[in-house]
Amino acid sequence: MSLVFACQDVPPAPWIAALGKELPGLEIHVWPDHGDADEVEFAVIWGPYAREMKQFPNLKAMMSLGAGVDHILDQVDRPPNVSVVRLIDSGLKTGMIEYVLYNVLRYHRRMPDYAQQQNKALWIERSQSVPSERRIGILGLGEIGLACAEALNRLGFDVIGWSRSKKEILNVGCFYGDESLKPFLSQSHILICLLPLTPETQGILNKVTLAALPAGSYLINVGRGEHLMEEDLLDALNNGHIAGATLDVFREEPLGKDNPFWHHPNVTVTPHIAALTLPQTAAPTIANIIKRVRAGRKVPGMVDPTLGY
Ligand code: NDP
Ligand code: OXD
Repeated sequence: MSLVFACQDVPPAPWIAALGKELPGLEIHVWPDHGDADEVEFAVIWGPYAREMKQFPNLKAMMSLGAGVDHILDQVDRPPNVSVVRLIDSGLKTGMIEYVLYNVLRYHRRMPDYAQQQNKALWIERSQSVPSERRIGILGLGEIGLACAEALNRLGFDVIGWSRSKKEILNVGCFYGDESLKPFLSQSHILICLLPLTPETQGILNKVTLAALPAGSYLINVGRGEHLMEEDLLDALNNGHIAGATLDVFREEPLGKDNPFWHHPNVTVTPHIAALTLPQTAAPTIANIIKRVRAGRKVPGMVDPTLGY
């Protein structure tokens, strides 16, 4: 049995060490090396490599190095009938919680306003609200959306969330389905996108949905760049309907030097780092997936390609 590690811009050495510790005896090849093609049973993928995996006749699973699997599913000529698995990982969740809490608190406590005041040496005290008066809307109540909702709840925020299927979650106002999107948005003072990228969610942050948010609201996009219609957000920022946006993911990554988001006074740009996948936590997760696939057991994070996540 062997594993191919095909991950763009990811230094492989720490992964080989961490996976080797979890699964001694596992042969690991770093793409484009793959050793004996008949021996390859598993692939860890980040980037446009799924179609290359067709050459492995005994491949059992393509595991994403991240929570998103859009980079695997968008390769329509990937090997058919090979399972696709997304990463459900404690390290990823912790990173996302940190990023989301940090940025919600920044907006809640009006830190971007104070930063702009400091640039002009202005000493002005602004109004402050309590967290329970601030409603946070989370698009996507999956592994990460739910973890963020719980963390925000613990800080006392009023949290609502939107998902595809119906949910009941303690202290979280749950909305589901297309019909409820507008009522959900109309109450979200800070909107966080934690959806997977699928044909249904592509472009979901657009002129119409942004206009449905309350005036003066904020957006945090940590899903995927293709969720956002960039021009529509710029219009909403420039006409003041959206007070600020924190964007970690973009249609074009790395973000082009001439993209207006870089220099917009009300936009914070980060280079897709909301949560990095760390070998310390993710190697045991990947090892667990491999053991379960080999034992024919239920695998956490198994993707339904018809749903796209
Ligand atoms: P999950 O698959 O666990 O959750 C997805 C959630 O989105 C579910 O609640 C699901 O609804 C909901 N959803 C999917 N499609 C729709 C739809 N059409 N309408 C309404 N709701 C929908 O994913 P994770 O929480 O693990 O990850 C979410 C995404 O976060 C990833 O796909 C990735 O794009 C992004 N991400 C970004 C990172 C970064 O560094 N920027 C790091 C990690 C993740 P239901 O519960 O009903 O199925
Ligand atoms: C992920 C990501 O999907 O880092 O995990 O974007």
